Amino acid sequence: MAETHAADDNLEGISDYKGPAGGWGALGAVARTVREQMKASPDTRALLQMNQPDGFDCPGCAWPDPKHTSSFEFCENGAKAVTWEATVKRVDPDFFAQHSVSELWTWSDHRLEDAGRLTEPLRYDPEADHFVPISWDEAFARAGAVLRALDDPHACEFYCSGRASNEAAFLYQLFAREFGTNNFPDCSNMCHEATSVGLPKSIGIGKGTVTLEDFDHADAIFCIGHNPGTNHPRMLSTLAAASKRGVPIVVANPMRERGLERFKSPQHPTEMLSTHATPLASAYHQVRIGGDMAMLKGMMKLVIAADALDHAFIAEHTEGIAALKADLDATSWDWIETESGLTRDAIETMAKVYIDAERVIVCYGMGITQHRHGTQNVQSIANLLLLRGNFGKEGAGICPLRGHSNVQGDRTVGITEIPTEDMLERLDAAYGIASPRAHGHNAVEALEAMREGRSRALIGLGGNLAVAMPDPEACFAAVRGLDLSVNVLTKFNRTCLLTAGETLVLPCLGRTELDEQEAGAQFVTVEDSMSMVHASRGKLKAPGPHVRSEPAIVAGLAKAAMPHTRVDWDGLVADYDRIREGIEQVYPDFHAFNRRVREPGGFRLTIPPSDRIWKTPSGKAQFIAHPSAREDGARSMLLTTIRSHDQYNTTIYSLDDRYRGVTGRRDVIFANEVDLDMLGLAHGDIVDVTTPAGRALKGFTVVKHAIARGSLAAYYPEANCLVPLDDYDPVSGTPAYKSIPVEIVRAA
Ligand SMILES: Nc1nc2c(c(=O)[nH]1)N[C@H]1C(S)=C(S)[C@@H](COP(=O)(O)OP(=O)(O)OC[C@H]3O[C@@H](n4cnc5c(=O)[nH]c(N)nc54)[C@H](O)[C@@H]3O)O[C@H]1N2
Ligand SMILES: Nc1nc2c(c(=O)[nH]1)N[C@H]1C(S)=C(S)[C@@H](COP(=O)(O)OP(=O)(O)OC[C@H]3O[C@@H](n4cnc5c(=O)[nH]c(N)nc54)[C@H](O)[C@@H]3O)O[C@H]1N2
Ligand SMILES: [Mo]
Repeated sequence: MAETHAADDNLEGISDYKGPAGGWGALGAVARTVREQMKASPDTRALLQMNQPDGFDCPGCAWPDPKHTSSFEFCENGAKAVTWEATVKRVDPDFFAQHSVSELWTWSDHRLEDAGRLTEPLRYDPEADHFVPISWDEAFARAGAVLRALDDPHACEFYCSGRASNEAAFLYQLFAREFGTNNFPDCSNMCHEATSVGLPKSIGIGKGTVTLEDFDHADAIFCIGHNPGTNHPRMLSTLAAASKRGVPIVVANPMRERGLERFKSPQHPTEMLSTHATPLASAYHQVRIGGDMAMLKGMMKLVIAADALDHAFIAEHTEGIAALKADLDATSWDWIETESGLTRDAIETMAKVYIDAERVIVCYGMGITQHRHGTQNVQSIANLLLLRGNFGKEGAGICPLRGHSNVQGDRTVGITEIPTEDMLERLDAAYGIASPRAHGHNAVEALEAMREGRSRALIGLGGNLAVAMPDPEACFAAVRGLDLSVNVLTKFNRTCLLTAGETLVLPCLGRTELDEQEAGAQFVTVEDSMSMVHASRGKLKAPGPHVRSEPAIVAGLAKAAMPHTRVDWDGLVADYDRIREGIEQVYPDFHAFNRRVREPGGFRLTIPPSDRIWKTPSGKAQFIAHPSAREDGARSMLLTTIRSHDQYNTTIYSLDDRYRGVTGRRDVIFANEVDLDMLGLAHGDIVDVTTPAGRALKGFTVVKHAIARGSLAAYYPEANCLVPLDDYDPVSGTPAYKSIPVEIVRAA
């Protein structure tokens, strides 16, 4: 038996969280973040303008608002995102005079960003080892000089965070394409790329097909591999409403997540004052990490065995059912049970809910996409839905939970390394440029090119690329080897510390802030997870007089890089309506953009599957069979990486993870109690986690958690050192962040 006495000392900050999601804990957390970040700033009123018809779009997540006109729709984590941006703290020139880059390197990611908002353009002075303030003119001139000196435009990488507005992203892609490259590594490559490339093959479009209203009509909802209590908290109100209607909500997730179990709405006074919380999941299946495709195949086998197919739909609208059936016939229950970690009985109960429901929505997140077979997972969900015609009818469809608040919109307006000829022709016609036709780099390819010295420059429109990607050591070296690194940011982060030949940090306005240009106050637009495009108007004062908008910074860089540009950059920045006119010219779906986006709630882009129109080569939706391979041979433990409740991607708001009972630390590995016993480990032991290739995460504390057998979990980005850069879904390029084969042993 493992000893337990020594372990107790290591368990500080570890407890069992008994409350619901939301509730008083959420209100307390909002009060705390307001106090810490905003002091007594009058701008706490910002919180009241979030997601208002006339306010700004919450930078937290991409979950839509009820027609974007609700009276008070904000959540704890939205409040954290806003207060983090609207903080009164500043990193001004004095700050950088005090702290050298070598010193800042020793700071934690939390401390680096918590130091405050950037206020002036900075360049790294290697002699002094400090960042020093420079003028905008000098910043643009320095970036432009390196960019003009590149012998090949493909040697520059244009990274885009999903936080960027449609207007900023559209200008950014115009810049890159006039410059001569389609290199657009973007955060979607680490995120929902499996959706973007997988769904078009299945249903003809790489986006979700449901609207928020569909949730009012669904007969059953499946939530696979996402954690809405933390990452899409406003979704809990939608799920709670469905639960109150008696709609079954079936969850498949290796970890028990409180935000999928029960919810007390902080906006519901009577609920807050009672002991009652709304139960969410009607059934919770702790699928093994990476076992989703097996589970989905089990369900599909049962749907077919029960002859519960929508034969008319399949005949009229689909192709490929025979191959799918053949594959399912060849798939054994033994394989399904081993891979999924679920019993046949459990999968039968899931299939029963699915079959009994006339209208089904399947929601999914990173638990589905960030795997070696992420695209196959996504297509398997589409297969399941197609079997019963769950597309193009009210209350049914597929619902990928997008990450960043505008990651979907950035893609829509051209941030893609694989543009269509159609789009490039329209772009060229609109601006008189000659866009390159060769495909560019996605995130993994960009890092590879940088490592090998083929790429010499990196521009980051937001993001913390080197920390967000797998294998920090390789990524850090890759950025340090560049001639130029430009970071357009609201806050300083570790990627800025990876100094290259020339390193620039350019401070930009956030979503909450007033953006004044020549034609007056500007607004920007974003597209949510459900393809609704709407306006976002910042109201707060900029953090300093030298901070510029993202469109203005992109335009400044473009002019400096291309003295003979054909584009009237100043004209576009003077009035964002002109940028929107350009978007409309290149993307006809945005017709009458400037008028329609001014209507309350904005408008929805066309989603053909909603009308049972399939933009696939044959005009039919496709069943796509994937063979049931045994991926990991003799299966080792698999480790998944997750977000805590107090983090936004690589931004760490605090070291707490309330719903998982973790306070003040992040150095933990979540494990199943039975596995711990079998491995001779105890709750609280200090462990090392290693991969077959020799990667290691050392000295973490293992804690018992309600997680599936054979599964471990750790926080991202701490565990990114375990993921190799070349371990990704070969179809989408999405890193396999969520299924890392590991061994876990007590630390020596
Ligand atoms: N507050 C906050 N909001 C955010 C973000 C944030 O960091 N903080 N990030 C934004 C971004 S960019 C994104 S992409 C989204 C991410 O939103 P999510 O997709 O919810 O993100 P994750 O925390 O990565 O974890 C997903 C869930 O997948 C489960 N999981 C892990 N492996 C598997 C598996 O193999 N199968 C199944 N079925 N489940 C698995 C985990 O237990 C976890 O509950 O959120 C967005 N919203
Ligand atoms: N192991 C593991 N790794 C992962 C994941 C995982 O689940 N597991 N998830 C992946 C996913 S889904 C994603 S999307 C990536 C994202 O990872 P990140 O690159 O970290 O994402 P961001 O939130 O875009 O970037 C944070 C930075 O954006 C800057 N910022 C904030 N607001 C603004 C703004 O308005 N404008 C500008 N210009 N900058 C701003 C801040 O300075 C901040 O430092 O991480 C990926 N990495
Ligand atoms: Mo993401």
